[in-house]
Amino acid sequence: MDVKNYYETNGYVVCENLVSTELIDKLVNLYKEQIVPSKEPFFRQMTNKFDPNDVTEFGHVKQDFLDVHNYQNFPEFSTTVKEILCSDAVQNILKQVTGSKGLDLMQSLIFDVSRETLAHYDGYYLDTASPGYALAVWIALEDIDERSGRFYVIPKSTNLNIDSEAQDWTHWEWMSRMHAYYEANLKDQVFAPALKKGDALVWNSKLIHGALPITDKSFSRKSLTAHFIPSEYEYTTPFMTKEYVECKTYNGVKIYTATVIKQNEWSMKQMTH
Ligand SMILES: O=C(O)CCC(=O)C(=O)O
Ligand SMILES: [Fe+2]
Repeated sequence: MDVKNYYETNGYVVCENLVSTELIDKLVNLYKEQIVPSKEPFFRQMTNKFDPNDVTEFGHVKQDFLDVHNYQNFPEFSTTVKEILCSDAVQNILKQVTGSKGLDLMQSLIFDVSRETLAHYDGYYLDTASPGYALAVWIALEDIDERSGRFYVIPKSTNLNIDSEAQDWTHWEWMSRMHAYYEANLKDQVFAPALKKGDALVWNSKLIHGALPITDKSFSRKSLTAHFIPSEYEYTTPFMTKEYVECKTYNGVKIYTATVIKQNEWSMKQMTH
């Protein structure tokens, strides 16, 4: 089966050795030298707020880092993020699975440790206006140990249609319902591959995924994740008031960010009425 067929059938595809270890080492070194020790507040996806790093006793940052491709005060670091996400290797696999001519970079995220992300699908937050054509990539920045709380997907979970009434639910209600459904019906279908440094997993905006619980807090789980919209589509944020603005292109890739403006105004649509 070719990658496009595999992706369409299963909702994801694993790509071993997608990014060179040299490029990853460059990013991780800049992360350790410039970002971890910084006293600057960074924007966090989890809380929708700027907060300084909260470092564990093992030297890992607990919070996520949102839109690392657009850190104005750390140009070398952000350029390296773009070097990876806009590389021909990453762009080509995204083009292959979607059949699109170009993929716009909408959002990027670095995790130092597992956030034990609950089961969800990304299309709730960001998708193509005609849903189901957005996609994301999860890149391992180190060999991911089982004890660190691996990223998982539920293969073939793109058409479950379990939240058709989500319009009537608050974000919190949606999350708890997704979690309950996962616990009752999906948990035994978890696929949490042992990704090595430079390996990647590409998944569709409708695919259910999350992260397993951490069983040993001394393990980091460094990853770079990014979300893309095929250039021929408009984007939509079905349940959020969130506006993406265009930045400079990089290696021919259109780039957006939502963290520069209105960063204090993002809210779940349900909470505004
Ligand atoms: O890395 C994780 O644990 C979750 C990331 C995720 O859900 C995402 O980037 O969409
Ligand atoms: Fe996600």
